[in-house]
Amino acid sequence: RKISIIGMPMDLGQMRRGVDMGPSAIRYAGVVERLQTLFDVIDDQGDIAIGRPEVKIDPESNLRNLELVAEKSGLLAEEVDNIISTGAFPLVLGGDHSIAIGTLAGVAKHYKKLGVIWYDAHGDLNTAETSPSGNIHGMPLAVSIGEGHELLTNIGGFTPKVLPENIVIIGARCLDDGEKKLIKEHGIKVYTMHEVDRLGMARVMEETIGYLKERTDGVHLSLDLDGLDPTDAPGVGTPVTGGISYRESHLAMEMLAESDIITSAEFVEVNPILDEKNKTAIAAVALMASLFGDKLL
Ligand code: DIR
Ligand code: MN
Ligand code: MN
Ligand code: MN
Repeated sequence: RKISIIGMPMDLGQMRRGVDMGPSAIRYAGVVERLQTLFDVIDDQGDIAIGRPEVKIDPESNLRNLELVAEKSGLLAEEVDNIISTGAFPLVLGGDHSIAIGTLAGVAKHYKKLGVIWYDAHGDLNTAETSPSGNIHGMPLAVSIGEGHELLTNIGGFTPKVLPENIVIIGARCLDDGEKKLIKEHGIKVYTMHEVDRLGMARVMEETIGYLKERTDGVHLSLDLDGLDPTDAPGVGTPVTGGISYRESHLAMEMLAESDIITSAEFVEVNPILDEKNKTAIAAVALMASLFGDKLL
């Protein structure tokens, strides 16, 4: 078993600086050391070069850093594509959630029926028309189903990357009106916090795994640390109270490990500037260990 780690230190998809340091924070929390025991080969490929570009709002679409996000996403897509071609599991460290546009563009080349688990307080289903902020980190899931600016949807040269019916959102508790509309229109499966509370995480994951297993040939896990409750993951740009607990998240990752359905993953929105002693990056690493099969006994 081989894993390749790639950092995407990009903060251009939203307004709070510091999330570009997410990959460093996660490495500082010991990701390589922790995962080393779980894989035969681990290869940290370092970071995609983002540089220090100037923030620019596209006057026509009102999207913040549209061209830059598109350009850098293309670079990530190529890297992820290459990693999968070498037979390794691609693990991407964010960066704000706009990086998922590139990750999914790379991953989707390899699966005809790609599934996606979107673990997040938000739906990330906005388009330029529905976005309250112009921030692209609120749009990557919409982009991946082919909704949004074509500079973003066409990365990798094809669209959509994933079908709406192959998506499961877990942990949602903050959805904009346009996102709710898109969810209903496309029948996207969502376990909001109501379902997590009501059914319990074990049942949510059983259903999610059962659902995706029979209809997909690969599943990407896109885990936004703000899916967790801010008490467990305070280092995020848009915390929303009432989230998934640290324990529930471990259970979710452990069940995914047992199911063996996950074929790529990314952990995003870790912002060490807003964190408490790197708690959020440490949580991310612990969850990765569970996702990759770490067990106490
Ligand atoms: C909000 C916030 N829905 C937006 N989205 C966030 O700006 O589109 N996504 N924070 O992770
Ligand atoms: Mn997100
Ligand atoms: Mn979020
Ligand atoms: Mn549509």
